Amino acid sequence: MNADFRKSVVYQVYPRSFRDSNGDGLGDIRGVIQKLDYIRELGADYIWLTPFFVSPQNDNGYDVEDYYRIDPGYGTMEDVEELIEEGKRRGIGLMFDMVFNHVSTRHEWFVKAMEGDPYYKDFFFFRKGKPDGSAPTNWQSKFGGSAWEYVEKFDEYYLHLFDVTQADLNWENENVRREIKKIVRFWMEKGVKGFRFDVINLISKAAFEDDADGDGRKFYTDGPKIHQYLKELHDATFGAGDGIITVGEMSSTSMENCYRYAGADTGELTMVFSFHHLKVDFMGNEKWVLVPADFGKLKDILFGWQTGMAEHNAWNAVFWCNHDQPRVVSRFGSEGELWKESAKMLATIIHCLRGTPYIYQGEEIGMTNTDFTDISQFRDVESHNYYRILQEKGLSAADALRIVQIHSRDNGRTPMQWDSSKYAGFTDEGKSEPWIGVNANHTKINAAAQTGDPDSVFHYYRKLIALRRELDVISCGDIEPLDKNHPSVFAYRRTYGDQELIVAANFYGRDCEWKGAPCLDGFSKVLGNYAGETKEEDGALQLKPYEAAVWYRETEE
Ligand code: TEU
Repeated sequence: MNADFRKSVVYQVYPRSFRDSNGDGLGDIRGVIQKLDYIRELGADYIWLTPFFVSPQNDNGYDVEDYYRIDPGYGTMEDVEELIEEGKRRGIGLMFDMVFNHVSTRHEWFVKAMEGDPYYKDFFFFRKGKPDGSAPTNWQSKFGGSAWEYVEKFDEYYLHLFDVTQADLNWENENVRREIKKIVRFWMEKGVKGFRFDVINLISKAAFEDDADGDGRKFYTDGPKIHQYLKELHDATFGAGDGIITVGEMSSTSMENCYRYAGADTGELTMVFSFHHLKVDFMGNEKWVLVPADFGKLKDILFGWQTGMAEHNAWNAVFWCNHDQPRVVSRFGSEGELWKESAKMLATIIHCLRGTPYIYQGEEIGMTNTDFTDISQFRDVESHNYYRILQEKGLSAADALRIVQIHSRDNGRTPMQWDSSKYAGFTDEGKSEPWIGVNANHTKINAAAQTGDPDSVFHYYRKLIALRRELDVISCGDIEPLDKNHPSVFAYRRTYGDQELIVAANFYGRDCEWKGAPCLDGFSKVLGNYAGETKEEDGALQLKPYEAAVWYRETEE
């Protein structure tokens, strides 16, 4: 493991879909242990493992029933301890996913609250409805519908920003904060090296008022006490730990808040995930529409965050994919003939940025969106909700399905494609069916085919990781966007002392000319997705479809 988070790369494992060791159709912790050598070969320093705690799995484990026990579907505490140990032996640190904005309604705290115990009722937000009996506010759940659920026996509603079975925790209550610190310490003592905090910027609710022009997010996003709560958690837990890295998932956040969440000296978190760059194919905040990705906006947002965070000495997590996002190669690249080139191009853009790169399982082999053709093949609660909501709004079933196919979180959740066998090596053949369908393209896109092929997407990711470790300019350098308004080129310069790096990518599948390219005299190409030199003509660079390249030089002082 690299002690410096700037030089580190994190690999995200969604255990449910990674590797099923016991043939029940569900991925598990022992499956992750079996694949540690693969992750080491790739070169990642940390594994972020999404939740595997006891849970009814209504939101695949983000509805935690007990933070101290392992869901039997995923394995046992011994398995988790072995995973931490085996990771350590290979120089890989484990980062666990802490869901503290809400708990499952099956969590003991909520069960007691529902029994009427006032101590536990105050762990949540129970509120009276409006005089007409309707919900306390007009806030919408992130998964569709009202964010309030009526409880008849109290004649009150409780708040759930996500699924109705995910009740929001009241962080105003000191007892809640004490319980949370206890959980973090428990996992630190087990040897965990990092934490990812789920939607952590939603924990401080400002006021329970109607939102006249929105879904309510302005009342609970980056709320009034958020920095205070994070500092408190930092000081009482991981801040005192030995080199623990933390990343906060920041929903609809602002950069000004992230300067503090992830500032070098602010005593909150190591880094942040922000999502604005992944809304360039939405209509505003509306995800369930079909609109082409806006490349200009993508660059504006990514570069804005790069330079803004750098100016404030704050740190970004940089990424395209996670378990909530469609596959990037399908989204911004190509599933066609230039699939491989486009996957490598997208990897280049992210991995040479200033920030810690995250790779989501399967991204390193260019996995694509699902090939599902019927709503019954989808598993995600959000996809099913919106399939219904879209039809209620008047869309045909076929149009609603088309939108779900493009945006569903299940695009990132189909089984990891290890090999070309029937279930892609996710689960052993002849045992149970995988919990979610395997993409038919696993016969072509799979890890076995790529680990032995030096020209594969997998090996390209390996090289990018190695390059970050080798060149301080990637991990520590400043960043300057180049020719920001070019319609198809994504390019930037990194500088650090006497080191200089130029990164250029053609974002589209057709030839393009880059007239504003910098002079590359004295540079050498250190990586690219096409063999040989990039063509230069009359001072312009001629980039092939999806071509990406990285040039480096050291200036003599
Ligand atoms: O996600 C937070 C979140 O708001 C989104 O990424 C969400 O999935 C998207 O906006 C829906 O369109 C986190 C977890 O990553 C996600 O898997 C959980 O479902 C969610 O929190 C609730 O815990």
